[in-house]
Amino acid sequence: MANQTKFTFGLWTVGWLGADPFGSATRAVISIEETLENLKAVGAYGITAHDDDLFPFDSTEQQRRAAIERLKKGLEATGLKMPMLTTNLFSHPIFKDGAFTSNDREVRRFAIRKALRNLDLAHEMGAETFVMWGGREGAEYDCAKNVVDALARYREALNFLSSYVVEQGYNLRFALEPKPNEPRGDILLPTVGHALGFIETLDHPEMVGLNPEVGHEQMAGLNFVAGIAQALDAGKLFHIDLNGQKGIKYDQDLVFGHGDLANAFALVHLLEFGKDGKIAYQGPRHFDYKPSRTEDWTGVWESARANIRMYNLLHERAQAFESDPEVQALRKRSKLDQLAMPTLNKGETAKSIHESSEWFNFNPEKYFNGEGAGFVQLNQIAMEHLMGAR
Ligand code: DIG
Ligand code: MN
Ligand code: MN
Repeated sequence: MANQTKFTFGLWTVGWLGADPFGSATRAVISIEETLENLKAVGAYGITAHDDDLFPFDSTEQQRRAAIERLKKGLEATGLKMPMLTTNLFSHPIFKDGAFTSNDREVRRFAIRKALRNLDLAHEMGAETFVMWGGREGAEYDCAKNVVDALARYREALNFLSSYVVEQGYNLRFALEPKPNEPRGDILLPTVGHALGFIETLDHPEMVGLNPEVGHEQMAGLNFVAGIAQALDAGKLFHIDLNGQKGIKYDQDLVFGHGDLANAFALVHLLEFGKDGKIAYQGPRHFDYKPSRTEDWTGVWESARANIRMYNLLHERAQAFESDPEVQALRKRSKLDQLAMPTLNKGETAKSIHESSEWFNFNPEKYFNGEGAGFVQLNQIAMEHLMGAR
């Protein structure tokens, strides 16, 4: 069961050297070859990367090509795949007021050029998903960003890039990654809901989906599982960033499950059993986390291994919960089977409802002091499975 799951890691995750706004790096750089070998060793299926993770922003064409060929050799040597690529449109000072939505038109044109080159690279590496996290698309001051104009520029860029993928015949889909804030005071498309609404305004909405990240929805105080359910409902869960977050604070990017463990359990249950008891999301289980600044390189690989182990353990617990006969019975008592049933009878009309005697025969009073829903008992059993107590 668990070993068929495709686990992937961003190069920028295990490659994070510990530098943060309040301190310098705590770890020394290691080579791409050592990184790939260690990721293979912990059980990764593949890696993902920003363009700038592979070669420095100001690389010459020759340096860029050399880095790409070196990466290809490393992937060949380890058998790791590269299902997703993304573009760094947030680190260089040029992006200080955004990329596709910068007030500065020259910056916006540069961002489109950078994304176009990276689409070619994504195609060359055999990636199928092109994530777009608009970390700098936003503002600190309402008076300094006309959000209507900014969204129009975002749409213009996405429509242009989508058309390019169509013209080139690339097997690529876009996955927008929402985040409410950090590094900008307020980031555009801050949640799954905002991004879903925006996608429907695009020229090629069928090519654009989501890459929701656990901690980002939770930074906004939202339930990540409900957001993933809505993304699945919309057919827009194209990719997913797994990590951990402990409530509404800065983006912690903890190991998956090291934040809200109960919600992580519900998430794995949804992904693995959410479609009539079967797998609801077929894509990579991608970890976008930061190995704590406190750890040495041995600790980095232990943390990478921990992500996979947490997912597999939660998968086993969710399987046990799903297979528990007592859970099936309690789901019935909780009327979850009725929630799956249409509310209206086949062919029913407002007229037939108006005219039915049902209105007079139905007694709402039975809900006072009536039969309980059994939700707490169902949740208790879920928690006992999560804790391995059943
Ligand atoms: C941060 O959560 C963002 C960036 O790390 C990257 O662009 C994206 C890819 O998953 N996640
Ligand atoms: Mn994050
Ligand atoms: Mn992410």
